[in-house]
Amino acid sequence: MSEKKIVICIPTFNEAENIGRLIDELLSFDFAPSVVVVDDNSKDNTQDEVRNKIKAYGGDRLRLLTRTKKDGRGGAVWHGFKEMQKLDFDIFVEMDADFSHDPKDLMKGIELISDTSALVVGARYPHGKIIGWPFKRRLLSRFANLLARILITPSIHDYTNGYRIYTAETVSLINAVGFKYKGFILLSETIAICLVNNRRIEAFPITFRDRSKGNSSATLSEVIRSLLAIFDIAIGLRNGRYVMTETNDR
Ligand SMILES: Nc1nc2c(ncn2[C@@H]2O[C@H](COP(=O)(O)OP(=O)(O)OP(=O)(O)O)[C@@H](O)[C@H]2O)c(=O)[nH]1
Ligand SMILES: [Mg+2]
Repeated sequence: MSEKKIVICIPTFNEAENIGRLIDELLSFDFAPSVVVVDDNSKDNTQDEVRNKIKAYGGDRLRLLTRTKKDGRGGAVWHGFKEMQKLDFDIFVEMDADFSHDPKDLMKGIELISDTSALVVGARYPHGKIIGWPFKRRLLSRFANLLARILITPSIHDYTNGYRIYTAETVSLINAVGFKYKGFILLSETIAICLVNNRRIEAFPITFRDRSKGNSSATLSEVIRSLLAIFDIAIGLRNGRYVMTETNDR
């Protein structure tokens, strides 16, 4: 596995208190990943933190991509993936900057990805854990996943966690098919793309910890829009929107 080239994409918006420490942890792993941070014009020192780390680790191991305004977690990740496709990585990882996703779980996920799996999801359901979330947050997450399981497929239990490992082929597929959403709900849309195109999705349980530093970027209006988007994704799934065609494959 270690000979595979791995890139970890971290979307950031105001994560100055977390990003430096996360980069240090990720870049100390034996499997020598590269990291790309996609920052949406954070008003804190996120970008300076990353630039300082680039001086320490070098521009091959750590990159910073910036966008001019906050434009959604999902779009930020896929902007990073699209840029990194140019560099021949074999495995693409996405994770949050706020330590909700424990870097130590990463090796497990990377071991699980094989020639027959397209996507490995670090999952909080059914066997993982969530620590520190208030009841309302748990309920919303449970509800969104229940809705997705009813409307999309019950075989996936966690549609909304952004701790994931993709093969390069899966990243190409998703980019070729294209997607409609750019917020958190893009996580559910990319699952739909994999399902429709018969790519195998595997999951492993993780413990998700609520952030201890920094502020949430998730807004109530985004939560509501995301719930509505699940219906739209389910419609798209049934009417062929996510099927890979020869027209896509150019
Ligand atoms: N580039 C970019 N990153 C974002 C955007 N929204 C969220 N993020 C990042 O995406 C990751 C997940 O966002 P969070 O704010 O932690 O969302 P959450 O986990 O639902 O909420 P909390 O952990 O409670 O704050 C974090 O690394 C954020 O910094 C965005 O619009 N653009
Ligand atoms: Mg978070």
